[in-house]
Amino acid sequence: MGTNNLGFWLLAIENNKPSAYFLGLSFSHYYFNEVQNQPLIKDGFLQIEGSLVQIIKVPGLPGYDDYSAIADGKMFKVNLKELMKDTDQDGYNDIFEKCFGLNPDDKDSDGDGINDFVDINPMYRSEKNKFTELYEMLLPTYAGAPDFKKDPYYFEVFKTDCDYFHQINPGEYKVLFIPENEDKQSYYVRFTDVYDFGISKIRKNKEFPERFYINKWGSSSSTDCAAEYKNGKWELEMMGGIDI
Ligand SMILES: [Ca+2]
Ligand SMILES: [Ca+2]
Ligand SMILES: [Ca+2]
Repeated sequence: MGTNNLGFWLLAIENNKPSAYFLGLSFSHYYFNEVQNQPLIKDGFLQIEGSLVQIIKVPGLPGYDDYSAIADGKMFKVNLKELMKDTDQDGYNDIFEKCFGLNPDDKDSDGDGINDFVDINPMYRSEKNKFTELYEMLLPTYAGAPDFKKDPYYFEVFKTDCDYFHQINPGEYKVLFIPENEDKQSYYVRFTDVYDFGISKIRKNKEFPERFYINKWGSSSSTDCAAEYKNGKWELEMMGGIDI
């Protein structure tokens, strides 16, 4: 079993190749025991001991969520056939694709000729224009981080409805997007805290038609950026942030 920012995965080695199957069980609801007495796989089922939990937000300490158990000593069972089903054979199981808005019946969800498993932006076709360039400048960077691009299961998740932002060609890591409108979100992302950042659409100011505004927010901060396009380059100005 493995966990990353997206959720729980069953790790497997098949034909000497490591692979991972997304469980689709939210860590906002499930806690799995670190040590388990029963075998993990039995009679065609993955069986995991753990608890049903509720996350208690600690006021003023974003990221320091506490768990409160609703029901302890549970055994969760997942049908292995269902879990390992990868209809389009692109390397991501159907459960993963459904949870994150990819197409489980198409190897290449956005039709750009690059399969989902290796596409750094598998949800939308990347385009090159001055606004995608602007959004690429606003992406968080991680100095000294490992090469996330090589990890097909690591994604940075953004909550956004901005078409330009969807078209970015990210440099350092794979990206997924969550719609801002809850009705358009999958059940999984609606109930699981998987996104790290949100980025707004571009706003304009009638009095300064050359100036564009974007708001980006994280779990504990919100920053307004003003941008002007001059001589083929963006000039960015961070207009102060609020630390929550
Ligand atoms: Ca698939
Ligand atoms: Ca697919
Ligand atoms: Ca693609």
